[in-house]
Formats: sequence, C-alpha cells, structure tokens
Amino acid sequence: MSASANRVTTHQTFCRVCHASCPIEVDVQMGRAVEIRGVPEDPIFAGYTCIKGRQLPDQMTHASRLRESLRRRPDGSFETVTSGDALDGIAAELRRIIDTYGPRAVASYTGTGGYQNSLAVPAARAFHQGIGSSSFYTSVTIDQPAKGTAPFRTGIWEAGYHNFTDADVLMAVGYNPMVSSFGPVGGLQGTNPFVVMREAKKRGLKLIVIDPRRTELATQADIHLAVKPGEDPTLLAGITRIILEEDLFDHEFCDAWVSDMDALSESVRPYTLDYVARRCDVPADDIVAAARMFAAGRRGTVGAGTGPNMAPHSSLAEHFVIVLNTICGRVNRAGDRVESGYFLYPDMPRRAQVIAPRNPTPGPEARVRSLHGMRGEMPTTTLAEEIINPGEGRIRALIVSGGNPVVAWPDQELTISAMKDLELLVVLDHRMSATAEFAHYVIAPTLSLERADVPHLMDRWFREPYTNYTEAVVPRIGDVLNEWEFFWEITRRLEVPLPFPGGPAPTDHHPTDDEIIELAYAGSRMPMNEIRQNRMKVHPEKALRVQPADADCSARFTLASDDIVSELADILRESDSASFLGVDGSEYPFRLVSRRLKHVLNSLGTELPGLAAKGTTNPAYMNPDDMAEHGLADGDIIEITSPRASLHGVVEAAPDVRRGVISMAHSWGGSSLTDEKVRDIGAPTSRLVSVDQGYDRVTGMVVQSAIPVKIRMFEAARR
Ligand SMILES: Nc1nc2c(c(=O)[nH]1)N[C@H]1C(S)=C(S)[C@@H](COP(=O)(O)OP(=O)(O)OC[C@H]3O[C@@H](n4cnc5c(=O)[nH]c(N)nc54)[C@H](O)[C@@H]3O)O[C@H]1N2
Ligand SMILES: Nc1nc2c(c(=O)[nH]1)N[C@H]1C(S)=C(S)[C@@H](COP(=O)(O)OP(=O)(O)OC[C@H]3O[C@@H](n4cnc5c(=O)[nH]c(N)nc54)[C@H](O)[C@@H]3O)O[C@H]1N2
Ligand code: SF4
Ligand SMILES: [Mo]
Repeated sequence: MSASANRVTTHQTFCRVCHASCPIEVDVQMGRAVEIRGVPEDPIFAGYTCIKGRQLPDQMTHASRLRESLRRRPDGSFETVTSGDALDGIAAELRRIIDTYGPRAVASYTGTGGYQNSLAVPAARAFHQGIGSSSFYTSVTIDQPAKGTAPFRTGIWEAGYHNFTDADVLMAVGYNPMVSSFGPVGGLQGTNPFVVMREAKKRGLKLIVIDPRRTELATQADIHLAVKPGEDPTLLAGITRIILEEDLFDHEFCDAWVSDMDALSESVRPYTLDYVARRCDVPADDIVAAARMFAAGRRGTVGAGTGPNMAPHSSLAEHFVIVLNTICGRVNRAGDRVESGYFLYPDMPRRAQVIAPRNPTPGPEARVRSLHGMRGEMPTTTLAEEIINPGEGRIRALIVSGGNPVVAWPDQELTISAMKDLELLVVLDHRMSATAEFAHYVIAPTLSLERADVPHLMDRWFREPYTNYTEAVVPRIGDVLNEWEFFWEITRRLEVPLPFPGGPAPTDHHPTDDEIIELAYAGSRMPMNEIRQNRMKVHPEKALRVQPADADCSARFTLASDDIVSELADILRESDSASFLGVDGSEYPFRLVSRRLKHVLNSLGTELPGLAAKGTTNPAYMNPDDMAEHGLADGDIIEITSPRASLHGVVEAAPDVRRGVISMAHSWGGSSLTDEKVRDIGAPTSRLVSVDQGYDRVTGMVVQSAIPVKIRMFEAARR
C-alpha cells in the first residue's frame, strides 16, 4: 500500500443524522471516515455537535449496516440480491399492481430517515406524480400536522411572526430544543442551543415554558407551568382571556387585521382563571404572571412542539398559538428582517398583510373517517386501514423510505396486520429495522457522507440567512442506492417520467446527485451554483425584508370561526383530557407523555455501541412520589395499559416529571407485541395509541401524548 493511499484527508460537510445540519469536519483515510469534529469557526453553530453525530464514522461501517439489498424467499428468509435484480423484481410487481388495481394502490411513506436527505421527499413526490398515485404519505402527519393546517383556518401573516434572535419574551409549549434540536418558527432552533439560550437570557430574554416535565429548557425558565398533559388548549385559552380582559393586547394591530375580536372574547369567556387553574392543575397566580409576562414583551412569540401537537385537541392548541401571537401583534412589519434565508425555495412576496383563510385540507378524501389530504400528502393515521380495508382504491404496495412504521405508526398491532397484508412491501433502510422484517425487499441506501445534500429543512429555520452545501465526502460502501436513485430506477423500468419542479429527471444518462438537486430545488432564491460556493456562510445583505401591505388588501384574520367555537365548547363538556378518547379518566389515573432522548433519533441509535452505552431501553420515567405510592423502585418492570393495549416499561425515577405522568420516548422495541426483551430493546408507546378513538377532525392526528394509562407491577428488578 502506498503512503498516499494511507493519507488522511479532511473534508467539510454537515451532519444529517437529524434535521439540525450541524457542520462537521471529517477525516477520511482509505475511503473511510475515521474521525469527525464540529467546526468552531462556523458562524452560527460555533463547533456544536451532539453524541449522535459523533458516531457517524461508526454508522458508516458498523456490522449492522446493510451493504446489499435483500429479497424475501418463499420460505420467509432473506437472500442478498444485486440492486439491479431487486429493482427489476420490484418494478414488475408494481406494474402488476397498477394494472390490476390502479395507481392509487401504490403508496409510499417517507419517514424521519428520509427527511434527512434533501432528495428523498422530492423524489417520492415525483414518483407519485409519475405513476399518477395520490397515495403519498410522510411522518409529518403523525408529527405536528396542525402546524400546516391551523394557519389556513385563521389566515396567514405573509411576513411571518417575530424572530427568536431579537425576542424579549418566548413562550415554549411542549418542546425541548436542548434535547431535540427542534423549535417552532420563532422558537429556539437546534443550532448550538445551550449557548444561544444562555446569551439570550443575558440580553434579557424572558422565558415561559409550559411542559409537564421540568425539561432542560424549563430549568432556564422565568416561569414554568407544569401543566397537566393534554390541557394546553384550556391553558392557552385561559391566557388569551386574561390578555383580553386586562387589555394587554395590541389594539392597533387587531383593529386593522382581525375580523372577529368580539367573537374571540366570547369564545374564551368560560375559560375563567379558576376553571383553567383547576383543570390544568397550575397555580392561578402563575398563569396570570405568564400571561402578563408574555404580553409585556415587545417582541417574541409563543410556539408549540410535539407535546401539544400529539395531545387531544391538537389543532386547537396550534390555533391558540396563532391567536396569542396575533392579538399581541408579534408579526414582522414592513422593513423588518426575516431571520431565515429561505434560499432553497423560490422567492415569495413577504408583505405585512394577511392571506385570507381557506380550506386547510383540500386533498383527496381518505377511505376512513372522512379525512382529507393536506399539503399534498395523505394522513398517515389512515394508512394501515387504507391497506387492510377492502374496496376500490385499497393500497396494495408500500414503499417505506427511511421510516419505521412498526414502532412509529399509531396502533402497533394494526400496523403489523397492515404490513402482513401488503402484496408488496419495500423498505429502504440501512438497518434491519422492525419494519424491514416484514418486507419483500429491503433496499440498502447510501448514508449521509456518501451523498451530496443541502440543509433543506433548516433553510427555513436557521437563525440567520445561512447557506451550506456538501458533496459526497466518502465513496459508497457496497451496492447501495441514494433514495432518489431508487425512484429513478423504478420509473425508468415502468417507462414513466420522474418529474421534479425543474423538469423530469434525465433518462439518457445516470444523473448525479447534483443534477437532481438542481431539478428538485429549481428556481431557488439563491441559484444552486452560488449555494454550492457558499458553505457555512451567513449573508446579512441577502436577508429578506418585509414589504408594506398592498393598498387594496382586504383579507383579515378569523380567530373564532364556528368550528373553533364549537370545539372550545366540547372541551368544557369533557371532564378531562381522557374524555377526548371516550374513556373515563378515573380508570386511567396516569397520562403517558412523549419525549426525546439525546442519544437516539426515534428508533435509530442503539445498534451503535457508542449510543447503546447510554441505555438500551426507553425508561418509563416517573415522579418518585408516584413510585413510592405504587411500591416501585428503579429497574422494576411495570405494565402500562391504555384503552387500546398494554406495554412494558422499565421504571426510572425522575423528579423532573410531574405527578400523575409517565414520560417515555417512542419508536423503541421490535415487532413483538409482548416485550420480552424490554430491558434490551425497549417497547413502542405507539402500541397504546388508537387511530379511531380520539382523533383530530381536521388533521386526523391521534393521541400520541397525554395517553390515558393505568399501571401495575409486572416484574421487580433483581435487588
Ligand atoms: N406514541 C408516539 N408515536 C410517535 C411519536 C411520539 O412521540 N409518540 N412521534 C412521531 C414522530 S414525531 C415521528 S417523526 C414518527 C417517526 O416515524 P418514522 O420516521 O417512521 O420512524 P423512525 O424510527 O425515525 O424511522 C427512521 C428510519 O430511517 C432509517 N434511516 C436513517 N438514516 C437513513 C438514511 O440515510 N436513509 C434511509 N433510507 N434510511 C435511514 C433508520 O434506520 C430508521 O429505521 O413517529 C411518530 N410516532
Ligand atoms: N435527540 C433527539 N432529537 C430529536 C428526536 C429524537 O428522537 N432524539 N426526534 C426528532 C423528531 S422526529 C421530532 S418531531 C422533534 C420533536 O421535538 P420536540 O417537540 O422538542 O420534542 P420533545 O423533546 O419530545 O419535546 C416535547 C415536550 O413536550 C412535553 N409534553 C408532552 N405532552 C405534553 C402535553 O400534553 N402538553 C405540553 N405542554 N407538553 C407536553 C414533553 O414533556 C417534552 O418535554 O425532535 C427531533 N429531534
Ligand atoms: S444535533 Fe443533529 S445534526 Fe447536529 S450533530 Fe446531533 S444529530 Fe447531527
Ligand atoms: Mo418527528
């Protein structure tokens, strides 16, 4: 071996384990990533990385990584196949299914793994366009779908709400960027969150956190409201009432832009301080203090995360986020600077005016619960039934791109039945996931360092107008395909186009990642060749500026439409959040809430020793007083029962969790419904979730947090 082959070269790229896109430097030796570091000179990340990103070299070469595709044999076992043979077999099956049942029978689901690749969602969308199937699904509709629908119901402020950077108050409802790197627009995003929050506090930011857990974010809060899970709509309606009653809202803005202030006041009138404090189990004085603190800020927003978006009445929770930001006038005005660059998308007007309310779910009708598609996709909460329920339009083939339905979709038992019922299940995953076990084909994908990419999610969330780009920094290991290549190869075989915004993918040659990026992000505000030359760069001179309203703009916000008013009345009739599922809350004294863990990304992580060292189960975190009352100690296994099903959890004491709550991460465990290996692989909280008992009428979102549960000792830890 020559000395030059052994040479270490260093490449700048960015991490794509999660959406945060932290810049990293990778040392490469003999075609392998051998070490990674943060980039201290990056203008917004300043060297930040997390434990997951630091495992990238191991992830690329670990024994668990699939380097070849797999095909199921008639006896149920898997054999390795070349990607070419797998693609031929899959295309033939898809042709048969389309010819027999029509294109709607072919569905795809892009999950969190796919979302970290800037081409996976555009390629899946293009595939559906190419074959003429509306059955396009992603994890967004089991995440926070109301974020996409609530604004259409009220009307949208075209210039957006205030930025985090110059906020003097922030109200964070059920999100925890210190662990998740996630924050809603206007909230703290995952770019170096600890330092950014410390500096914001230093410049005087007031922080209000609403969370049943005293989270890493809540420890920094000026006011922490440890709300009962599932009661955010009540709490936010109560805060709205105080702000209206004490006359703390922005009259000038509301007079100009809100059509129904009286109806709004009327709709929250029953949400009195006493009622709200009792129902949410939060001290009345703290609620008043939070309302006043928020209203007193000049700049800054309320935002909600997965907590309220997965709890009962999720659309209403997002609705009140908009209400509070609107009545307090926390909108960007003419001349204001928009903090993110939106460089990867076509330039859009940003006027200081309202876009009129419209139907939030204009898509095709699902075959269950009268739900409809939204933002170009269908609701994933219906997909298992779309597969199982007979009749015209039934889904027969499913392509899972970087997702893990068996542990992530609501109702695990139903999901497994659906996986078994499919005539064709293709899973693109670099691991033998719980879902891949059921596949007819498992396609081995490229991993991040083997792909070119742009930070397509963070582009709208970065705290600065910042751009980055990466080419592939290591050669591919094995016979692997980028997600877009899978769809390209399939459409070529089906002889249909793969149409991107910039035109169909070429078929006269094998395109490069960069060619497809050009097509998928065609018409971007910053041309792609310029983005490629602007890595880790802030462009203050290119920040978006808000323009004045059109003189003839007559659109106004509607903050208390009839359906909102009637849902607010429903809550008053429900005795507590369990009523939303049609069950008696007293039978289920605990609420199981979702959370994220630093060392995993949903189901991804513990196959790598560096992450497994931090824990191999998703503990059932409980308040020590609840544990004492139930005679429980750390390491005991409890049975947790919801109205739908039971699962096992390994108890761990957590004083930061309020009483009556079990805080447990999702997407753990395997395909067993009985959790024999709970200490080694955890158990999926999705098993406890029903798809049809308690669902949001607009989005179809189900109750994945604040799940009513009861517990009993199952097996004491060996002591
Ligand atoms: N009860 C309950 N249910 C929930 C939630 C909850 O909080 N509680 N959370 C919901 C939310 S927010 C989400 S987003 C969903 C998550 O739902 P999913 O996205 O379906 O689940 P993940 O476990 O994230 O699956 C991602 C898969 O992508 C694979 N992967 C990683 N990198 C790559 C890659 O580069 N290419 C490919 N092809 N694959 C890759 C991983 O190995 C993993 O198997 O679950 C939802 N379900
Ligand atoms: N390390 C790591 N990072 C991740 C992920 C991961 O698995 N690990 N997953 C990624 C994904 S898919 C997503 S969608 C984002 C999510 O990002 P976040 O929304 O920030 O998710 P969490 O950190 O779970 O924060 C949710 C918070 O809501 C609280 N909560 C639960 N129920 C309720 C409720 O009824 N009301 C209120 N007010 N609060 C409630 C929980 O206690 C928790 O602190 O994170 C992403 N980032
Ligand atoms: S926060 Fe996300 S992008 Fe950043 S290093 Fe961790 S996993 Fe990678
Ligand atoms: Mo998510």
